[in-house]
Amino acid sequence: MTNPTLPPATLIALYRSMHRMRAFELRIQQVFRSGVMPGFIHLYIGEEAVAAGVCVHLAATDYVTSTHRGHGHAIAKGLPMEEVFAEIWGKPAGSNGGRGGSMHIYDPSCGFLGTNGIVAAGIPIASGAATAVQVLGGTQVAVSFFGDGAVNNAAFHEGINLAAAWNLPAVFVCENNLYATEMPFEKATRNTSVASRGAAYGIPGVAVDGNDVIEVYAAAEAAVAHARAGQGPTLLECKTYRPVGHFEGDPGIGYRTREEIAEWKARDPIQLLHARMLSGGVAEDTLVAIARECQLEVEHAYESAKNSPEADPATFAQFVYA
Ligand SMILES: Cc1ncc(C[n+]2csc(CCOP(=O)(O)OP(=O)(O)O)c2C)c(N)n1
Ligand SMILES: [Mg+2]
Repeated sequence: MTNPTLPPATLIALYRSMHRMRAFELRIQQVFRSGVMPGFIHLYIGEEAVAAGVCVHLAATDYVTSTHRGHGHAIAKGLPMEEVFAEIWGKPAGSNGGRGGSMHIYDPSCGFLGTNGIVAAGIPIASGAATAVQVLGGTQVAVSFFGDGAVNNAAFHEGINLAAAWNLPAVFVCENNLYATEMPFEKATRNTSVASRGAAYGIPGVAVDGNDVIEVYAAAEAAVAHARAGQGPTLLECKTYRPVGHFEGDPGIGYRTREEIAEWKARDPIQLLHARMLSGGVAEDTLVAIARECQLEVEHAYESAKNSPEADPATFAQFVYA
């Protein structure tokens, strides 16, 4: 059954958003494996419902801080796909002239305050952006995405405590995929409920199935509205899973079982929404067409990044302070 509270156009927007991220990551994975792309990448495959369900509520003027696993956040926040592709490829056509790569994708014109290689570092950045909004009397919100690996880091406490104490317009979104690299979350903490930590800061803490985009959508809608209304931050825990390796090249096995991975793959967020939309009466052709359009968009981004020039070695020292 199609969730009666979500109109078909919204379901289609969410479906398209997840497909854009998935098609992008699969293409990046392929290009990276071919050896032509420099750097180091962490793929967002399997976690797309989180970025889709949250970012659909945000305008370009709202802020997002991201993680090392941030290609999906950048795309869902509205960065041009070809600029993200080129950035990861180290090409001057990238959002940061190719100087940043996968973990330094940044575009303030889209309110995107960066993917980030430092675990938990995006949390206080979001609190800082939310402080600016409050001081300037704006109506924007700042959203921080971070993993379960971030929640035992000091920056989590400092950033969320400050946002709560100052009643800042922020939403803290934990993508709890059960592992930080090879470390199971249950071994990293005695309290495995991230949402319950909201109480420690006097703010709402909400846990949702992070593979169910409709659940994420509803919880994020409430959290964003709460922040915009001047009622302060929310801690939103999205329970999800990383069916691929931690980074591209990690076989992703040894610290978890094949059965566990298979169980989560059977709950793939795109397939879940696909099945729901079909049973809600959406024609399969419509869904197939959306997937094809996303694939074409990614191919265009790939071609544009591939055909764009390499950096001129003479510019090597540009943007270097000393
Ligand atoms: C402050 C800091 N400590 C350690 C690392 C090394 N590191 C990179 S990713 C990662 C795991 C992050 O796990 P999580 O936050 O759960 O995100 P996930 O990879 O599961 O999406 C670690 C420990 C780092 N980048 N920054
Ligand atoms: Mg994790």
